[in-house]
Parts: sequence; structure tokens; C-alpha cells
Amino acid sequence: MKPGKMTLDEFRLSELRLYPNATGELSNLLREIGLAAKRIYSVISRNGETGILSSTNIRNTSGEIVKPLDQYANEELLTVLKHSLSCAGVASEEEENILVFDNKANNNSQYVVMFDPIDGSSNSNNCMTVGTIFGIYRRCTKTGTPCSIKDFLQPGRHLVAAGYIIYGVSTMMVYATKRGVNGFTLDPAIGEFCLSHPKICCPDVGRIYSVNESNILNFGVTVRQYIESMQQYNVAYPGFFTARYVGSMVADLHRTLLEGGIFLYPATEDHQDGKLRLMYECNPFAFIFEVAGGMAIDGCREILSIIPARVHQRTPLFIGSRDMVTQLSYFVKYENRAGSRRS
Ligand code: P6P
Repeated sequence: MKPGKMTLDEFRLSELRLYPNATGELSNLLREIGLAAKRIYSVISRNGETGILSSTNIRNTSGEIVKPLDQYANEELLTVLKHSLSCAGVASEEEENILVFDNKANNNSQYVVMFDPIDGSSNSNNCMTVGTIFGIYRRCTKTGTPCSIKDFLQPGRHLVAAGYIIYGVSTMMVYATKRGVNGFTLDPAIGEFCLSHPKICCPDVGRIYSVNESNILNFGVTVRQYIESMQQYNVAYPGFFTARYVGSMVADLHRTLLEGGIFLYPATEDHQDGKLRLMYECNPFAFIFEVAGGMAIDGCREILSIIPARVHQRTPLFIGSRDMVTQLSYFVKYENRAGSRRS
């Protein structure tokens, strides 16, 4: 009988063998996040029984309606991470402030975790794909003491690992370390994430652009020109480019990572600093895409180089195939140069 596919734990053990001095803390964290994800998957897949996809009238720090699924997923991640021996504290989209796990065991942990427990939950009551996004930093404060905000306000380039779980047609956990990006598909028969997408690389170019086009008249002129350049190309070569927009970041970026393309969420009138969160949405994906050979900018800077000032700060995001994001950056740089010549 052919042996089953490598599980997440077996994969982590194979990685640990390469680093005899590793403490195993990072592997513990990934296992705990995987456990929380399996429980979240379980309640989503039994929505008929749990009713978890309905709405509440509570609003979170961002003023967005909190859904029972957001609350459940947040509590689940907080619980497993607090009980793990590898996490000194967390920052969550659903929590106003960082949560410090101030006890002897957790104070000795090397890592802190940032997460968006359920991204795209506004789509969940019509059965659309949602996801969990996480980033893991090595703390910069001394172990043995409680972690602090300094441990969280690190640029994305300092991430040790980042990943997401996509609850879609199948449930997958994709995570990156500096060694590479790997995808694991949940096998409900054995309750394990199994290696299904080893060494994921983002194609240098793609034929899909992903943007909420209802805002296009709100975008900067060069972003509009970049989008129109693809539409014009389609006049000469019908069907070369196409548009896909789920409105759930994890779904749109998972497709972009695997198939190539570009995802754009520019600043708009009602989101002058961009809508997406730097620390627990954009940085984890920027890290994943860079390790996979892709690219992520805020229009002029690399996302991973941004020095954060606040846990919940927002940023514009342009992310995807390296050649496409590079081409967009030339459009934007030209506008800046043209703007400076006019001033
Ligand atoms: P819009 C979902 O609410 C979310 O935070 C991301 O998952 C998604 O990419 C974005 O907002 C969609 O925003 O304004 O296009 O509905």
C-alpha cells in the first residue's frame, strides 16, 4: 500500500532534522495554528447545524460587523496560542490592543503571532471562500519578560514565517519560511493537513488582474492607466487578460500565487491610506509572495520595508507576479516624476 502524503507535522520534523539546534517552537506554533484551523473548518463545514455563518450587531476595531465566525475563530486562535509554550503574545484584527500572555511559560517563548482570524467574513453568509491569515515574528524584547508592543511593530522583512488557511472547495494551509512556500490540503478522513503543493513559486507574469473596478475612477491616474493598458491589449489580442475578483483577499491572493497575475487595492476616497491592514493582512502575503518569487508594494515602497507605527494601520497594496508589479511601479514612478516636473 503506497504510504500516505506527508502530513504537516511530518514535514516540520523533516525540516527540523536540518537544524539540530532548533528548539521546535516554530513547529509547535504551526501545529497549533493548524489545530485551530481544523476546528474552524469543522464549524464552517457544519454551518447547517452550527449557524456559524450568520451575523451579529457588534462592530470590531475597524467598525466592521463582527460575525459569530469571526468571534469563534478569534477565540480559537487565542486559546491554542496561549496554551502553546511557544507564543509570548498576539495581535488580532478582532482585538483593540495586543494580548500579552504574561506567565512564566509564555514569557519564555521566542515568538509573537499576528493574525486576522477570518478574512472576508462579509462573504461568508453566501458561502464564499474565507481565510485565516497569520504572521510570526521572533520577539525583539528579552525572553523571560512579558512581550511588548515593540515585538509587534516590526517591519514585515523581520517575519520568521507567515501563512494563511483558505476555507474553500478544499481547505488548505499555505505557509512560508525563508526556505520556501509549501501548501498542505486538509484530509478530513485523517484530520491532517497533507503536503499537496510543495515549493510553490509565483509565475513571473500572469493574465489575470484582480481589483474592485467600482472604485476605478477613484484610483490614481497611473493605476487607472495600468489597468487600461491591459484592457487595450485585449482589443488587439482578445481574451489575453481577464479579470477575477472574489472580494475575499485570501481567495484572490491564493489564485494569484498559484496562477500568476496582479491584485490591486489602491487608496480610494473612503480609504485614503488603503483598506487592507499592513500587519496581519499585507505583510504576511508580501512575505509569502517574495519567498515565492513575486513582489508586493504600496505603490512606491516594498510592503516588507514599511516601518509600522500602529498595529491596525492600513496600506495600499499591489501584489503578484514580479514582472507585472514591476511594470505597475514604473507607471507610478513616472507619475511621481511627471508630477514633480509640473510642480
Ligand atoms: P472591497 C474583505 O472584507 C476584505 O478585507 C478583503 O478580504 C478583500 O480583499 C477586501 O476587503 C474587499 O474589499 O472594498 O472590494 O469589498
